[in-house]
Amino acid sequence: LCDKKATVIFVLGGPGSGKGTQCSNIVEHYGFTHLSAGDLLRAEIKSGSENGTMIQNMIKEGKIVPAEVTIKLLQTAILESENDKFLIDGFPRNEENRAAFERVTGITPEFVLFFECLEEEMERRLLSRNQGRVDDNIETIRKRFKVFVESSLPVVEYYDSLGKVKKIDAAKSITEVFDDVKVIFSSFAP
Ligand code: UP5
Ligand code: MG
Repeated sequence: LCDKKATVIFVLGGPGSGKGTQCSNIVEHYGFTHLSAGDLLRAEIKSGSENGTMIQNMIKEGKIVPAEVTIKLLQTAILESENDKFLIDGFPRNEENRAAFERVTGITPEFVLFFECLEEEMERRLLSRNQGRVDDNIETIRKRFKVFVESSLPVVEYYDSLGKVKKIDAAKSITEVFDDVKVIFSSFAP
């Protein structure tokens, strides 16, 4: 279905671990296109799509949107891009996401960049973000943490069993984390 040859890196980590922040840094230095699954879903709500209300309700509850919806958005973004190198941020979030993405697109990731951070630090960051996200309140944050541990960490473990996970200590400062990221991306330097 997706004939395009694409290099894909999955960027995973808990809510507030710094995925979006570091993806922006990587884009600036290494010529990747950043596809945040959460951003694509939020844009879909704004566009007034027929799925908008369902997506909004799931995000508010910290639940994972059905794989077909997210995969369609990612696949369209990949096909419409001129680039062939992508950071897919915040996806796959569960086994269903992972298996369906690989089946539908035929793409397997080069590797998985995994940002590890304690919940108390992630909670602090999310509560002080102030960007008006409907899920940045303490009730939803707790639900997001629970879903992350129960559904998303198993995906990281799956890729780890294939030797594909590059783990980063994401509790350090933004600059220090990027220093560690750079070591991993040095082979993509222009
Ligand atoms: N910050 C970043 N790095 C820092 C550092 N090293 N030190 C101090 N502060 C740091 O960072 C969060 C905040 O922390 C920012 O203010 C930043 O300045 C600061 P950010 O880079 O935004 O972290 P990120 O990991 O991207 O956090 P985000 O909240 O985006 O992660 P989530 O995984 O929770 O959110 P996402 O947008 O991916 O998903 C939201 C929801 O969409 C999900 O809960 C789910 O309901 C739905 N969704 C799906 O259903 N399916 C999908 O495939 C994707 C999403
Ligand atoms: Mg993000």
